Amino acid sequence: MLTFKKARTAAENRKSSETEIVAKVNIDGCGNSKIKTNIGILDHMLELFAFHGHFDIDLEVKKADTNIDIHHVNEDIGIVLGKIFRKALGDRQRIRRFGFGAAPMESTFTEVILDLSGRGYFRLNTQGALKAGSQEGYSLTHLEHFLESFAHHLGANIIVDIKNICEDLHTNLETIFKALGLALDQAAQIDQRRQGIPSTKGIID
Ligand SMILES: [Mn+2]
Repeated sequence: MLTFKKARTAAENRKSSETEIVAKVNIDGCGNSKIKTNIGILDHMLELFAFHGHFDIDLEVKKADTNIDIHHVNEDIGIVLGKIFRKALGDRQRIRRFGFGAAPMESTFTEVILDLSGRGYFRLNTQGALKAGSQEGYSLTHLEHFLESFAHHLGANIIVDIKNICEDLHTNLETIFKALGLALDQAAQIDQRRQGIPSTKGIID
């Protein structure tokens, strides 16, 4: 019987002249989270992401230059989350590496396909539909910045396809964050059949 009893965890305390964010993650968690970004809608989305990905996440924004707007803090949360997941994955031995997740809400649904390849790439496809406007100070443009930072710092290729996008940003975002949690959970899981690094190159960096 193979044992991976040591939980895959990591923490980060990132300080810049613009923001200060502390966070920790347990990839092999139960979906518990304590999120305090001071952006209500993002707190809610990250809780959904953690819950459906079975990740335990503790994240607190201690300082942010929101007197300007949420641009910096939104991106920096993506950076910090990407970093802690990257650290917790370590050398990525025996992970499934690829993940797919899909989640609907009413007639809107999102498919997320990702590869924990070490290379950061992000794309959001909206099938040519206009990106829904801002809501609660957040928008799909913020979401793109957030996921771009996350993908680059995690070292993952993430493609998000939102189908039948609706006018309600909250609904659109829910399908994205749930699908992302499902996809990342799958990709990060240990495959008992795999020996070593899941790449023919023998390394993921
Ligand atoms: Mn909701």
